[in-house]
Amino acid sequence: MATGRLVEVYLDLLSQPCRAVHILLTCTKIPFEWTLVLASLVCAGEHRTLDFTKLNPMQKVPVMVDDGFVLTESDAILKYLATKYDVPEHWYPRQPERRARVDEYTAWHHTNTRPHAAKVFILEVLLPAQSGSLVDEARLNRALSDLDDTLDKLESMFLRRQPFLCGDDITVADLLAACELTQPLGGGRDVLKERPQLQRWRSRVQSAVGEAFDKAHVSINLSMNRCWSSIFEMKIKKSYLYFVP
Ligand SMILES: N[C@@H](CCC(=O)N[C@@H](CS)C(=O)NCC(=O)O)C(=O)O
Repeated sequence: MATGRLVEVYLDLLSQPCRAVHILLTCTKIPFEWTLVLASLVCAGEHRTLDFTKLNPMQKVPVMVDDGFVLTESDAILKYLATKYDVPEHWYPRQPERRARVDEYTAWHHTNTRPHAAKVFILEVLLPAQSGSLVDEARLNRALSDLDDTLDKLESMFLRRQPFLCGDDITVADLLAACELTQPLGGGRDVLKERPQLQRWRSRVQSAVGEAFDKAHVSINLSMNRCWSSIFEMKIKKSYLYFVP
C-alpha cells in the first residue's frame, strides 16, 4: 500500500452504495479522505455542480480518486480497493471460483436487491416527502412483492448453505446487499422482520465489520435529519405544510 497518500472519495451516506464503500474503507483501515456530496433525491444536489460533473459526468455518487485515477460505480470501486490495497483476501478472493461467486452476486444485485429495496424507500419516504402526496399503496404493495421475490432468492440461492452471500466469509457483496436492505429502515420498515435467516446473515455482517457499520449508518440519520430539515423549510417557504416525517 502506498504511504502518505489518501484515497479520495465523494460520498453521501444517505446513499446505499456510498455506505458500502465507506464501510470497506473504514474497516480495512485504508487511509481515505472523504468529501461529502449531497446527492440524494431530497438533498442539495451538489452532484450537479460543474466541478463534480467534470469528475463524474453521470452526476452520481460514489466516486473515488486514487492517485489521479477516477473511478465511479460502487461495485467497481469496492473491487478495485480490495484488489489494490493490502486488505484481507476474503473481501474479494483471488481464487477464480470464489471470486466468480462474488461477481455472480454483484451482477445480480444491480437488477434485483438494489432496485427492489430502493423502490420501497422511494415510494414510502422520498416521494411523499418531496411531493406532499400520500404513499401510493398500490405501487408500494407491488414493490414489496418484488422485494419479497428477491429476498426469497437471497435465502434460497445465495444463503442456501453458507453464512455469507458468497461463501464462508464476508465479501464486498455482503456490504452492497446489507446497505441496500437497511435503506427502508429510514421509513421505519424492517424488510427482514419476517426473515430469520436473513436477520442472522445481517447480524453476521454487522459483527464482521464492527463499528464501521454503525458509523456509516449513524450518518444516515444525520443526513436524513438534514434532508428532513431542508424539506421542512422548503415547505414552510412555499406556505404549505404537509407530511413532516
Ligand atoms: N450504480 C451506481 C448507482 C449510483 C447512484 O445511483 N447513486 C445515487 C445515490 S444512491 C445518486 O448519486 N443519485 C443522484 C442522482 O441520480 O441525481 C453505483 O452502484 O455506484
